Amino acid sequence: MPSNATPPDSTPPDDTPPDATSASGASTSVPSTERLTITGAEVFVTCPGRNFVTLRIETDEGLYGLGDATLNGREKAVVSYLDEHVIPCLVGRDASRIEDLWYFLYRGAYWRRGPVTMTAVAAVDMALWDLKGKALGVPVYQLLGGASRTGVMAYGHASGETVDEVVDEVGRYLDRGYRAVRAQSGVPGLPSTYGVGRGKLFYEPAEQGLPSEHVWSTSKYLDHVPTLFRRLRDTYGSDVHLLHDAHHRLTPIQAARLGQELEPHRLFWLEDAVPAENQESFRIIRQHTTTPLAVGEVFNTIYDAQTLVTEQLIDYLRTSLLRGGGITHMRKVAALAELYNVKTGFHGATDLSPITMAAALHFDLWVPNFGIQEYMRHTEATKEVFPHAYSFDDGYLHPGDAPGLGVDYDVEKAASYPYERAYLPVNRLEDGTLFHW
Ligand code: CS2
Ligand code: MG
Repeated sequence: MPSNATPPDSTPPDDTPPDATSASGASTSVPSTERLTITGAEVFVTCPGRNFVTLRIETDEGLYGLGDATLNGREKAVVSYLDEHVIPCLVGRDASRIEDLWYFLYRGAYWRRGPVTMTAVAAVDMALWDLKGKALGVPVYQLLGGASRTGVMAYGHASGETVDEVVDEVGRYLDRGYRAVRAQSGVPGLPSTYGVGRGKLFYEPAEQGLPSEHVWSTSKYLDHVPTLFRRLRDTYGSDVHLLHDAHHRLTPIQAARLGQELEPHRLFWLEDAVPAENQESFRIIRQHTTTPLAVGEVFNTIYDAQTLVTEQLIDYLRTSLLRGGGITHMRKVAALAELYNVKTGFHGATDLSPITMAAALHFDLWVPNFGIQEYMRHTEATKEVFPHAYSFDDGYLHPGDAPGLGVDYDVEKAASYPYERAYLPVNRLEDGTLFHW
């Protein structure tokens, strides 16, 4: 059944709140001018160099809202979840009731949480906030509470096979005006490693065809990383913010050792030091090092980070709007994090579309406990498919002041880049043990 048809077996649900009559007898129903009826929705998949999934929600006012629904390596699972299980329930509902619809999709599914479900919820949520901004003629950051800062500090990705290459690449990011740079280098003795990209301005880990298998050695990695950051500090001094992503590959005590050895180099953060399903493992790391810790790009609700935040085991929470159920959920997560001195540090890799980047920048401009925004640029082809109002200047990003999220989707251009199945790599230890990628 086309995803924008009204289900044959039911009239559109009437979700107008019942006409509650106040004590004075006056009707308190929502004035019809505020209603924005959803008339249909469509899911698009495009591949301008990598796959992106986009949800477009149409309304009776002729406005449409856009949401990112991309899940790297599992794109079609989200397409099906939206097409088959979400869109039929949206048609006929009031798009202005964002909070109610969030709970309809979260509690109404019964089977809660998980990356596929929460990516689908996030796509709807982003589209509804986009619609509300468009209907009121204001950028989304104004709906959240207005700007708390003049710009959003970004960090870029410098990588290279050797330390010398990374040192040069960091210099090129500083020349572009970045104040913060993530540094990842090849590891001597390993044929490849995480974060050393094929391009220079962005790191694209997904590969078409079946998952490639990489080899990993924690001992070789641990012996190498402190050298990289010693060289970077010796070369660039202490003004530049330096970040590093361990990409889930250490044990807590290994992470404690690395954190200690990096302390003289004063990192802005050490990211994904350990796989974080076991939040308690961060207690061990925290006991041994003052290197700031960031985690959470694979989380999808507050419950994945609740211990980490309330025990102040981390300094930055990486969960993006795309993974964490959209603006509606993540602003509650940010509010909890603020109580415990945890700042935001949204994931912003190339596998999150410009729609997520746009939504993130509205959120980043507003959120009181903002930390930093990852900015792994998109290809020119991607920018043509997703024209947007956000901009980068002198190390800072800004969402722009277009109504809504300030991003669009060129359906025709998108159709010229058909989907191509791709997978994230798989990692094995040198003895063949299947490990964390
Ligand atoms: C990385 C990502 O940007 C990051 O911090 O962890 O490159 C991550 O590997 C990809 O987003 C996975 O799709
Ligand atoms: Mg990461």
